Amino acid sequence: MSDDYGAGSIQVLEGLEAVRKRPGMYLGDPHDGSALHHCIWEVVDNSVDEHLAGHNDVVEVTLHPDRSLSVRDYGRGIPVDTHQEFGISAAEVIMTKLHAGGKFDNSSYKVSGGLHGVGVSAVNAVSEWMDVEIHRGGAIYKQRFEAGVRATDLVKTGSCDDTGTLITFKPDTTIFTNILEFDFDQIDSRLKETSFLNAGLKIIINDERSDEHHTVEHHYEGGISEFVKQINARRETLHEEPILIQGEKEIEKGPVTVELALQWSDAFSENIYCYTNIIRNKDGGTHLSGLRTALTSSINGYAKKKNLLKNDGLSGDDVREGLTAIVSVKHPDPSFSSQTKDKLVSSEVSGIVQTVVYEKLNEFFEENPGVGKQIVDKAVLASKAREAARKARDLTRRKGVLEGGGLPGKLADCQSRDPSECEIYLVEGDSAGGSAKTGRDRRTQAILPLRGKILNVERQMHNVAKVFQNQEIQTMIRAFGAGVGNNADDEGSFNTEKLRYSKLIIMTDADVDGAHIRTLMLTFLWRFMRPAIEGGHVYIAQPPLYQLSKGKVNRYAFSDEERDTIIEELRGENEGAKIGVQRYKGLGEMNPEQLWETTMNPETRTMLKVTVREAEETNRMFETLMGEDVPERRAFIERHAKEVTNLDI
Ligand code: 0RA
Repeated sequence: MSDDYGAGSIQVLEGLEAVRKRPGMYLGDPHDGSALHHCIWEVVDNSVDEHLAGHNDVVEVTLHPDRSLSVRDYGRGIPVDTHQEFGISAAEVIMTKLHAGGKFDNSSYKVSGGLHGVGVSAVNAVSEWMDVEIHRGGAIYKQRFEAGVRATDLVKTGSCDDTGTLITFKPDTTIFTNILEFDFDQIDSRLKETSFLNAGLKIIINDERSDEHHTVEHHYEGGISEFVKQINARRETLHEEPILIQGEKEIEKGPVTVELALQWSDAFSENIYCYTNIIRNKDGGTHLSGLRTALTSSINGYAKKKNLLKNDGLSGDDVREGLTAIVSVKHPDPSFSSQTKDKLVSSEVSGIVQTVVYEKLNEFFEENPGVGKQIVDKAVLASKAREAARKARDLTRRKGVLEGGGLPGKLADCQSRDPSECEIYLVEGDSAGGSAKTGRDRRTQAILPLRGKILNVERQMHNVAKVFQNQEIQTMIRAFGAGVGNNADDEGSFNTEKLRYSKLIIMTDADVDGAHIRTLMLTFLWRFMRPAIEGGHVYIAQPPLYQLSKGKVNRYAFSDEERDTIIEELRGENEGAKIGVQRYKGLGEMNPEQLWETTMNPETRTMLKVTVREAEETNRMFETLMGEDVPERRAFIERHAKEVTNLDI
């Protein structure tokens, strides 16, 4: 590191040190892959800004075998002239100063600095090294940084006849843990989204980590309308072309533009994606509430006018069932509820979206009365199904009360009443349930044995009452004690705060049936108790696959590799003895002590926590895996068959 740092540079170092000390505050969790991938989005955002400014049409992302990643664009190239205030190159300021983008009063760079995340300097701070190569003014410049600190000067290395920026970084393994590999699918789906939102921008992803290089290209001239079509590609839609809505309103700070694409399908889920300045707001906000208000009033108005309503009006949930929509707002100075920009709070946006959508939707219904009727009919059906479901659910609840207190007889409850320390094992089969009851810590662990396969709820979404009549499902609902249903506005809906256990642990056999039962349970939880999954309450127990014994020593292996390693170790200890290998097929083959020791003891067990990265992707996966479309499922299985490593029938 050179020693010519002035006062400004010391500030820089302190800024980057803060990012290294608390990466979570700037980039998300460094242990579960979210910060790791956030680094990519930060770098790519700069290239996208060059596109928005009208100077770049291609972004190329490459995953290298050494775990580094590069982002190349063909924009103007980062400026290289000396920065007035800091006395170093503008490029170095951008690479090392937190939020440097905003410091450039040069209005051309306002988009990124003002509206995007923490900037490329935060990524630099958490990188073992970062190389930047700039093509600008006919020359090539290069500079290297280590842990965010300059390792070389910015030097001119040659000439070129193009412009652009190439940034390569290697995430620092002293900061990131657990997940160190970039996830191609996650990068692909995120950058695909980016290219949909930036009609005309081509994004290329190269995965060069294995000998077989893999490249995909995203380039959509159709923008958000094409995005909606693609999301609904495998669904039966009520109208062929998405409804496209655009509007603009001038506020003091400048123009606010809104752009929406809407399409209804026969799906039961609602999928609305919200964006502000190309950034996803996963918790919605004022644009979403504006859209919702307009949808409810416009569709109810149309239904009344056409005499399509028999009873009460349609609820918001009714009119949004089966809707896929993109709301994209561009705002000169938006406010968010948090640093992560998950929710837009700029209050004026709600009225703008509401007015534009209401007007355009009414117009659309006038011009397309057939589609209007279909949408209303679908909402009326949804409303009836919801009413039937509510009745069935209340009946279940009353029945529980009649049977005394409501806890099901099959439940072996734990002693503690403090949900934060309580967990419930959902166990496949009565015999494994028996072992689990004997082996457990009865103070904090409850056992609920479930008989056979629970109902595939995905195929009953049109007849939800049937779901509530199912014995095993009733038993779970009563044991959890937190209600059922994903509609937060509805009393009796699932509420994590009432959950009697903080961990719901699915424990099934390590075979194909076990996997099926686990999928059925996850389908039920996702469709009817989604906050339990989103709140991180759902886990999957990991029973061992093998017991390895030598004399009095028993060891357990959870994978084939581990089995081989343990066999080697046991061999090494005593050359002579030939080693016993037992393959566990079912939980029932383990006695209570073994089950406790290997799978249930909180001190030693491993469990998988069920998390959801992308609700829409998850919706589609359950539709594919568990729904009615057999050819589609077959195609999915064929696509993924080669990923299956341990199929034991
Ligand atoms: C500051 C000012 C200008 C462009 C950039 C930064 C810039 C940053 C990155 C990061 C990755 N790719 C990038 N491309 C451009 C404007 C330069 C001008 O006015 O010529």
